[in-house]
Amino acid sequence: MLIQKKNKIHGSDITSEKNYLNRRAFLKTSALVLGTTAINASPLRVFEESGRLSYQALKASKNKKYSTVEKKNSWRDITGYNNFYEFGTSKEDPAEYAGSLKPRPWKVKIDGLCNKPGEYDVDDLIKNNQLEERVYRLRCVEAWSMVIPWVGIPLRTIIKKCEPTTKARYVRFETLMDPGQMPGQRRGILDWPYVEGLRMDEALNPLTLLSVGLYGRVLPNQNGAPIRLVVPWKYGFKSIKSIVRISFVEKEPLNSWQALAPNEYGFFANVNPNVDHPRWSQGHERRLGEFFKRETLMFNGYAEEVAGMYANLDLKRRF
Ligand SMILES: Nc1nc2c(c(=O)[nH]1)N[C@H]1C(S)=C(S)[C@@H](COP(=O)(O)O)O[C@H]1N2
Ligand SMILES: [Mo]
Repeated sequence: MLIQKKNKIHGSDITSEKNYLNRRAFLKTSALVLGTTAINASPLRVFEESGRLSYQALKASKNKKYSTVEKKNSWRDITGYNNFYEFGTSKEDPAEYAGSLKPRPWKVKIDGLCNKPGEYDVDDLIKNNQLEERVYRLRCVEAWSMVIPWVGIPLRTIIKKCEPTTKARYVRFETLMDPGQMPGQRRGILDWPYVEGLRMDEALNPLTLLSVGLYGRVLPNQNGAPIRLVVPWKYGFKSIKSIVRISFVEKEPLNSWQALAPNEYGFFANVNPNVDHPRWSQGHERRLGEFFKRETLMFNGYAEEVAGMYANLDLKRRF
């Protein structure tokens, strides 16, 4: 996001070579999963998609009310083009390096201003029989987007169980801090651990999801295993990955990207085509897999569900 790469060597040459190598590694993995007969019989595209079969399947009921019918991005796009700076800053790094993350066993601590704080195993916090599938648009602040079939539960379900007190006005989220598992944390850029926050009404909005899977499988590490936030009307950086702590707080949390560059990234980060990033326009976006740019929609197309929460907010000042 903030990093501007210097083109000392020709950038595209490196990328294409790296993609080629990743692809070789990927095909090898698929061969192990499917066995050789299937490999020989399948067209290339089919086993490029089949990497997902190595992940545990999840049962989830489709939530049509909150799902877009737009064309979903492929498993390969969604799990091969990521932002997860704990594993490096290029889009291919998370898929290549997130293998060092151990997503189970995994504890999530819930604390702060609530009557029922506690520490939960992720599989107790989100029981598999509650899961729903929601197909959401994801719009990164860098002006690319995807359509992703998430599996998860509304955050509000968890919040209600915790009984936040009337003093709790915000929810703060924290990613795991462990440079052994997350080698990117040995380097600078962001002040680790990654932190995000939502106002209480945003956290309680029915669209806000705690996700544990995608495409009917548990989350791959590079997508924020075992549990991550999904806030579809906000820029992607609000959707914090690999959460270990959820806190009910009185003051607006200072989120990592705002802490680094407050003139570029704010607290709200609502998708807004009328407020440009200081270094680029937010009016259009590139949907992965598409050639022509598309127009960015206010609140990423979720205005009907969320605009009311911001009636009294100056969206240019509080970006
Ligand atoms: N902990 C953590 N969470 C994170 C990030 C990160 O670097 N670290 N990147 C964010 C950004 S910028 C985006 S666009 C989304 C990307 O999610 P995806 O890789 O599953 O598409 O994750 C967000 N959550
Ligand atoms: Mo992003």
